Amino acid sequence: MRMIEYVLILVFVFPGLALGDKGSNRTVFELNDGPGRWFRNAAGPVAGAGSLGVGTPGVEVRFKGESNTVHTMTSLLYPAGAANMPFDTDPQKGSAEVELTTPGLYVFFCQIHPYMLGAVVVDDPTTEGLDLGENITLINGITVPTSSDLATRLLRGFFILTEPANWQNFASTEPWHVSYPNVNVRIAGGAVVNLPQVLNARYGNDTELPALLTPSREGVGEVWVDTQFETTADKEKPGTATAVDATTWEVTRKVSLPHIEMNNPHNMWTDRDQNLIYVTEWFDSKLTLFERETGQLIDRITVGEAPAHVMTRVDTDQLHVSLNGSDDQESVVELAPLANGVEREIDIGRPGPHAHWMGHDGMTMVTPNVFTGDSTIYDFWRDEVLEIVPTGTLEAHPIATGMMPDSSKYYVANFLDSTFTLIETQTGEVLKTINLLQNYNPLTGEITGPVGGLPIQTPVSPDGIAMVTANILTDTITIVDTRKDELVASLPCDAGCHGVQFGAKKGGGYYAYISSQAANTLQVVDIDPNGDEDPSDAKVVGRILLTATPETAMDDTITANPGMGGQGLLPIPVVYNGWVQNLPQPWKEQLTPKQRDPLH
Ligand SMILES: [Cu+2]
Repeated sequence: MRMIEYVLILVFVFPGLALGDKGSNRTVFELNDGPGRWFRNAAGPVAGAGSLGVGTPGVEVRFKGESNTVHTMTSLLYPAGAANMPFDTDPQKGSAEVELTTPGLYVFFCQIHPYMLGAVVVDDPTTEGLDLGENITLINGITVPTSSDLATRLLRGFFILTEPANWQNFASTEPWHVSYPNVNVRIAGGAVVNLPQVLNARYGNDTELPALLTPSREGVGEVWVDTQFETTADKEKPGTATAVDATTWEVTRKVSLPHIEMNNPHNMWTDRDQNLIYVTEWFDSKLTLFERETGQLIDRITVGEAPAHVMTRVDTDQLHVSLNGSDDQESVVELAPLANGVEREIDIGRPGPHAHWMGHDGMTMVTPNVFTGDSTIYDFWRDEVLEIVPTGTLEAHPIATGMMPDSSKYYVANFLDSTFTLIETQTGEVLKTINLLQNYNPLTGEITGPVGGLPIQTPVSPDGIAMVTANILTDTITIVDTRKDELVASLPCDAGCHGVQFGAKKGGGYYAYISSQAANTLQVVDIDPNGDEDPSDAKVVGRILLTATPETAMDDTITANPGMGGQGLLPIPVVYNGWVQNLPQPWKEQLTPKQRDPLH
């Protein structure tokens, strides 16, 4: 194609991109509380993609803060060897700018909220097709050709996670359709291909969604899910907390709290009596609590920027909240029992922890420190940091932790490295690194065994036999056998696989409950169907729709993304070792003797 035709097509497809006019060779991303287009292109969608920008070499990319909390503006991937890369900022509410001169594909993200994604294609107008470049480099150092399976898998993930229209709606009987910008792109080796054709050939499209499924065995109690992207009529900010009855599998309640503009409810825990729901507002600075049985607001407490996870300490019932957006080392907030006020900020030696875990006796806390690629072991008995343990590269992006029920060892899920670091809790010694991509060929996409990628939540079962992890790159649920510390299975997960938490199965054993942020389901995994304490036969036994029914108690009207955005989960009663022993008698009576004391 001749140059002039190409320019005409480019201007036609991307109005507003006037080539040669330096002043408009600019992409402005408005960083906002979402959902979906968290890096919203201020000029509007490009070929249908709201978080995509296209420019020519020299394009100025500007990030504008329009969120209630802080974010980083960080290069996730970029053309290998590109000028001005890598790029990063401190956590901030303000603006930042970067000039991109090397042609190719750039994806920016927030290190705090890593699914906030914005992409820019810097196109050399003298070549045919939009230039994705020869090779892309991930910020943790992995470099692959743009034609590789890993590159196109990441690109597909970008278009699914950032466009609500691409999310899986299990309330619909329509096949699942993913829309991609209908453009030709120039990839490794100078090949020019049609983007949707390549992605459809590799990953399919218009696929039949798996059927909803009610577990044949009941669970105990109820399961709360932060349906973080569900929007309601009387507030601007997204997010509800959804309760599912684990005996009937009906959605019984949705809590939106419109009068306080509850903003992106992310993760939950409860008090000893299981009466309160504590919920972190991850795109804000609040810990909110409401009454579990009525959904009535009790309090909303300012704790600090981007509070991510909350757990209680079993011996005191105090709360600990991780401040994912903190820029100093006092990054865990301790609150009095029943969230009766902030008591102190704990110095863990690092900023920015995400999903911490508390030991079974209240003496230990472990944190994954997102910004620094390490994990803090905090000793409450001595009230000091015991150890800070590196978990891979500086950009490993440790995001979540899971601990054995006797606190002996714990696992850190490294989001960008797609690994687990296994650490002895008492000494901080690294015992092993488990590679989730060991059975995956990033060039061809060939999969030869259990696989995960971009792991998020990763708890260990209350009986200690299995660690179950949600992987958002591969949309798989991985199972690690904690006796061998090996990956023994991976199960299909719905789109945007994100959260895991364990609840009791009626009559003994445990269900792993799984949430997915780009779907409106709660998956139920039986980690040990035949009761032989070997989790390699773990199985998906339930898929529950998280949309409201006429019987669902609600404090607002759902307007969009019904049941979507699944992130933190909280099965009631809390049956982890240390917590289960403190349950009120009526809850204990619903558990088996082994569930009441899982290590004996
Ligand atoms: Cu963020």
